[in-house]
Amino acid sequence: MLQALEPARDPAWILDQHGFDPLRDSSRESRFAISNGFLGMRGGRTIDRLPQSLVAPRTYVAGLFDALGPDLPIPALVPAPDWLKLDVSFSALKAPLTVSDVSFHHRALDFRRGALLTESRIARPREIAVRLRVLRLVSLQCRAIGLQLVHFDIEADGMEAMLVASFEGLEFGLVTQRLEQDLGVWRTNVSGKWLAMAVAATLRVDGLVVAPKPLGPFKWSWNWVTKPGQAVCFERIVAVTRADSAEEDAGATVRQRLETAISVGWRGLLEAHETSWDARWRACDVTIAGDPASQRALRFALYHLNGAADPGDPRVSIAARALTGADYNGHVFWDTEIFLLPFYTLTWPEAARALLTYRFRTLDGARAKATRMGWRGAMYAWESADTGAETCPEHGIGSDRRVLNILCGTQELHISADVAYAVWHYWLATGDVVFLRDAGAEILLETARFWASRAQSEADGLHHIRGVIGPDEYHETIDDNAFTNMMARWTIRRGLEVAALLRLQWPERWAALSAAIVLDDAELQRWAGVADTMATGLDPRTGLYEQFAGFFDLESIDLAQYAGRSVPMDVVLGRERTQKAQIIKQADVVALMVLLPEAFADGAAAANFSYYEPRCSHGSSLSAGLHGVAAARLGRVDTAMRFFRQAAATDLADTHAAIDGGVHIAALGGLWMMAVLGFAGLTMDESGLGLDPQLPDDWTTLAFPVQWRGRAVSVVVDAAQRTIQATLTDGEPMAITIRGERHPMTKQTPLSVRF
Ligand code: IFM
Repeated sequence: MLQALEPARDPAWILDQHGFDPLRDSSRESRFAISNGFLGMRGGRTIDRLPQSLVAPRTYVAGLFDALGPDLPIPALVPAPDWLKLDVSFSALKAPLTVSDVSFHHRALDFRRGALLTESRIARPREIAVRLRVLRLVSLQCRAIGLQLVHFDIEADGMEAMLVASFEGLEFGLVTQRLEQDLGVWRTNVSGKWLAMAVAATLRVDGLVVAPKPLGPFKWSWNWVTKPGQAVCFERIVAVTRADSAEEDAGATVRQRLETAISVGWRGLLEAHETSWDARWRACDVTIAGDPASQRALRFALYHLNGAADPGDPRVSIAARALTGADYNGHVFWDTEIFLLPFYTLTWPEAARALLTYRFRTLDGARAKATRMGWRGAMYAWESADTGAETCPEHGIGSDRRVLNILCGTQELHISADVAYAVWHYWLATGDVVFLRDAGAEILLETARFWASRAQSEADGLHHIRGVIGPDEYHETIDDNAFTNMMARWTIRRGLEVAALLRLQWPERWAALSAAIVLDDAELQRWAGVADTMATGLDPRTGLYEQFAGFFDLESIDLAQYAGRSVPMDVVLGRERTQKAQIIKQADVVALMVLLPEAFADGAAAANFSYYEPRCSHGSSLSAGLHGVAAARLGRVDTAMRFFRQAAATDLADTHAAIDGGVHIAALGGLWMMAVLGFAGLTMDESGLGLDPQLPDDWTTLAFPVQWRGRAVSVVVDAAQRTIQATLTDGEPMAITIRGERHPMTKQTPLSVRF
């Protein structure tokens, strides 16, 4: 077992931390979380958590939403019981061991193996010393399974030792249906979901199994007498099942999953898990030579991105904090489509498909929201949980600690274009005909229909979208947000394109779908008219898009004067003044530049970036990633690198950013985007992939794989040799555009182009 408990030595593959700091530990629990897209465990201490400790690991199960009560209808993820608790005690000690006896604590997140490894020493001079090595993982191969392995070295001779293994929070927020020694079934209070957990735990001393004493549900104790050099090994396998209705027998399923896992054994489980992680790393690893800090930040990001998705469950999506913390109640935002889907689409299409299928399964919720608001088509929830109904709260506490109205649920409409954008780009990158025909097309048509109904025709001959919130949430109830309008126009045009494609390629499907959603040629024609006359806010003389009507007239404030502030700008100036100023919360026109680069021709990208970047206060962790991509594409590499570091610090720095509510998964997606879409300059369109790299000074090489329409391509940008190598490692011949020139690629002939 000891070999399995050894963390990697290579610093590029681990994140580690010594000691215990109660002030920072809740942030570290987020950072050191383990997850497989179904189960998420915060990285709190376990065996080394002694009775007095305040920290508790938390287990999250994807999709286990419940409303807190009829008066509090916003659903939130309900934590499942924590299955890791262990207490060890020794009868001969004068007093039980406590946290103050912990003399050494080391926690290491092993990115490569997807495991959290801890080592601690608990010692009482002249009485006892215990060295504990612990591994904890949630299986990437079989997502229902978690594993805990513990090795004890006990320096004490002839002492009566007792180990107690138990679960915590058995009754926490769930209604117990069945509670046995090794199996529990619970249901949620309101939402009608079911959770089942089953566990098997074994203690071996010098290779011999010690008989456990059952102490009630999920609790056992083991007794033995210590001897120098004794090998004391504990293993616990847990199985977890979520069921969305009473018809699915969660208890029977979980029992069967546990039995399978027991028959495989911890070695087999560990091996299968590591093999699955290996496959993920082969499909997505980004290597950077010359800058170890960036390398580690990227690996940390990739670790959490790979742990956030479950390609096998299209009923769930990824929350703003993934499965690593309670912030935002486990709700799903545009973060997934704009900041995460690029990564999944290009490195893990199966996960991308599941995430987009979630949007298809919640399309009825989006249609209902549109109808309720008086519009047509599908208006996606700004915050989405399991049904697609809007779950954005109507009130909240602002950064100035005052209660405020939250208008995002009714005004932050761009989510409906963001979903369409992700669907289309998935289609472009994968050519997944079945998904487009059977699911994606309907999303595109219904979101296009929403926009065509939401935009109003006015006396100036243009269509306007009034009363919205753009990505910059400091400004509410604004008109003609350039991002929203341009993305709406783009969505309508994709709706028209997919209608034409279906009609031509799959006429039967077109006939059935257009009949089902009652869509005719006259309506399609109206859509085209709306798209052609959409107000964009573009000033053709300067190339600048006005972020929204009237933005240029707002008070101009020099943000440089506020450098070094520790609170967001809306706290510094107050909400009202911020709303009347050209202070942007996060990338807005800059976001548009990244998503629709074709709308920024002839120097417009540079002009808009130069105008908007100094006005952005980066009050959201999403902001740096898109600024970094935009800056890198403009060749402003130092600026881009500044944003890369800023995004990396969000979850990794212990300065002032508290991340106790979970990791910022969109910021982590932004790191991948900056490296691949920014510094490597990877683009995709109908004609295929393109590359136009601009590496930061320290990055001597940047290498990564991507998938393109069933092919695997690996890219190496070598700054020293000034070459771009692109190798088709799997699949049919294709072409790639490097710095504007198209090159054929076959499996036999790797491509090397000088730049
Ligand atoms: O989606 C974001 C939003 O853009 C800014 N506030 C936080 C949300 C969740 O990350």
